[in-house]
Amino acid sequence: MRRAVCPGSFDPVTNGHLDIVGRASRLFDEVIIGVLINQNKTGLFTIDERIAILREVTAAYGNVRVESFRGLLVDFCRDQQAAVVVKGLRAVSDFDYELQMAQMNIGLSGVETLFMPTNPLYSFLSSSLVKEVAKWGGDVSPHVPDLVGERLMARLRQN
Ligand code: COD
Repeated sequence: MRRAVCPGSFDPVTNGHLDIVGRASRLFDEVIIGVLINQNKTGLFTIDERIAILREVTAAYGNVRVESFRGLLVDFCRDQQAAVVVKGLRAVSDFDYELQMAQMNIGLSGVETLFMPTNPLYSFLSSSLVKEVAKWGGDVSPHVPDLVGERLMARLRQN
């Protein structure tokens, strides 16, 4: 079975992430979304909340699974028996760091990284920008699934 991992923080998932996951799901038998547990960074959403949202918004794909991981991405890929990592490239500014990570990962374990050009509709989109816009009352509905918009509003009202 050809498996790929789409890793990230997904705090929260955006339409940019989903575009990459959807395209990867057409290329591979199974796509595993790996949500990084980063103890040094407190997110707006807990890991369990991010996973629940991701499971709901990717349910229609049929061949997408959502898991969390700690530590190295290459170890997660080995545990999941995935030989490929799929990443979206938004702009040249993403490229330097993504290339470093891809080269480190192939050196560590032989795992390949496949870069997909971002849909131009989402090339400026990041979870941080979405949170910033939502925090100040801006409309994020073109950038995230409805469920994420609702959860964002609810969370920001609590804070
Ligand atoms: N359009 C297309 N793709 C997008 C968009 C967009 N608008 N936004 C994000 N993406 C894609 C990118 O490929 C991005 O890498 C990925 O989604 C995840 O994005 P985020 O912002 O949710 O997640 P990050 O950048 O915080 O995730 C970083 C990783 C978790 C991938 C990285 O830190 C990692 O692999 N960590 C594990 C530890 C490790 O192995 N370190 C050594 C690496 S060499």
